[in-house]
Amino acid sequence: MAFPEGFLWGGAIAANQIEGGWKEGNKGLSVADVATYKPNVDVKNYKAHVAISSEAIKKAMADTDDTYYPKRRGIDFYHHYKEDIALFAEMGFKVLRLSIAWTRLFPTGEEETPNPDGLAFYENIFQEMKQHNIEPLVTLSHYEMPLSLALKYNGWTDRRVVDDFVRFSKTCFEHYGKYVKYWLNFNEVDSILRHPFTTAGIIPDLCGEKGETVCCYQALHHQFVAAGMVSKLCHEMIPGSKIGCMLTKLITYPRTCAPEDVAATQKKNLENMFYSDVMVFGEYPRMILRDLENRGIQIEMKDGDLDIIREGTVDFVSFSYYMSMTESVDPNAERTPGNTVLGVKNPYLKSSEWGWQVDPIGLRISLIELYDRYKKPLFVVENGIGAKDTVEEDGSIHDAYRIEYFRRHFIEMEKAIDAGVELMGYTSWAPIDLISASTSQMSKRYGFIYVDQDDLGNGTLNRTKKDSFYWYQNVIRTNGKNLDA
Ligand code: BGP
Repeated sequence: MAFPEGFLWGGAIAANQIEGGWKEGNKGLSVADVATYKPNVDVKNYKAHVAISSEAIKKAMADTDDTYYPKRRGIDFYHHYKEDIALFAEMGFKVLRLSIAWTRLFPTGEEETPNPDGLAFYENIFQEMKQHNIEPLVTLSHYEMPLSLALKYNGWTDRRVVDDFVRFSKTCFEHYGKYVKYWLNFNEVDSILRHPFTTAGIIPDLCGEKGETVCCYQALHHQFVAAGMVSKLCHEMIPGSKIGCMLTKLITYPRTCAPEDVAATQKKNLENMFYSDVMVFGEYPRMILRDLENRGIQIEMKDGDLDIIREGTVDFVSFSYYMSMTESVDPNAERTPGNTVLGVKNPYLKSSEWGWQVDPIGLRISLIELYDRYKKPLFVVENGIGAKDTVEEDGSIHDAYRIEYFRRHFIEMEKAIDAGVELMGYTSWAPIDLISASTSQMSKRYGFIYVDQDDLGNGTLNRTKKDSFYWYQNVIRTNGKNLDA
């Protein structure tokens, strides 16, 4: 068996991590524009990196410099998009996952009509992709919501943001439906409890006596309702369109076969899939509702909300996969960070420099588990390894470790397809070096293409093909038949 004909090989990017141009084209401030690069904070301490406060936001808004705000500059895709899309086409991309920055179309999120400069920018992007026969897979919300909605309403905790997001989504469908048939609603919808500000514009010191956790579940409910409305709109406005949810797949194994470890692990895995459960099954799982009740967490729901969620389910399930973890009830078990998570170390796996445990077989396990659970087509929309790369004297970049990472993951993906999993495609994170979501580093490189820029924004921004560029080009050319380095 092999990868099916028409398998959508490609790469994934996000506006706030790649575009830059934070003040171009009348764009409004997004939550990403106040994210700071913290050189003195341990890269394994993700909570410190994503921490935010009203005070920090105020300081950032007063700071017009972008040195310590790398997401304001990205890798200047805003001006390099033609060159970058041409490089993706040279690799043979069938699909490119990208996001539309909400604040390019609606600077504060509350405008009634969209910003023409923003509309034009993405029109140009989709035109460029069309010329290269690259299918867009568009994420509507990828950690870049309007800062104004965070400051005014504490983000998604306020019901009014539902209408603002639906207006933004409807505008995207109306203007870009002729180019885009594959859509995703919320990037890593499950990450709201891990970093509420980037995911939902929630500012901890605005949560009052309700507290952050209750605000997160209230905001999450509003996102479920908005997702239901947007699914319906997408199908009505773009015949034949497919819209998916997007989950951080955080597969967790029991550290030992002790039943206590197994039970604790089961709880973590069920919690992780709760978010996609709601968007696929169209209802809150009974056990989640009971857990919320037991914890005294009250979600305010309007009449009709559960009907909207039930009628607005998704067509496919997409997910990011980087690493796996284990779980143990032993408080002294050694822990290691993962993708904005802290898990118990797996002694059978190696870790990246950022502590993420590399587990290709975990991708196969995740694919089989998700397909068995949802019986819907799947899409791997993020997978890759963040690492430091060295430019040799002759300008070459030998990232054999990255080739090995992908080769081992592709072998496991193929085994899952052989087992009967319906897999639509695969977009690596990220095809080109860009700004890290969690640490705002440039030096945590993911790309097949190197970008000459350091963590403080120094560099020529020149793009250079790494060894992995040519390897991935061959993988795509042979539709996954030739994975040899
Ligand atoms: C996911 C995000 C991506 C990407 C990826 C890598 O959570 O959806 O935007 O950033 O993580 O993580 P990082 O950039 O923190 O290394």
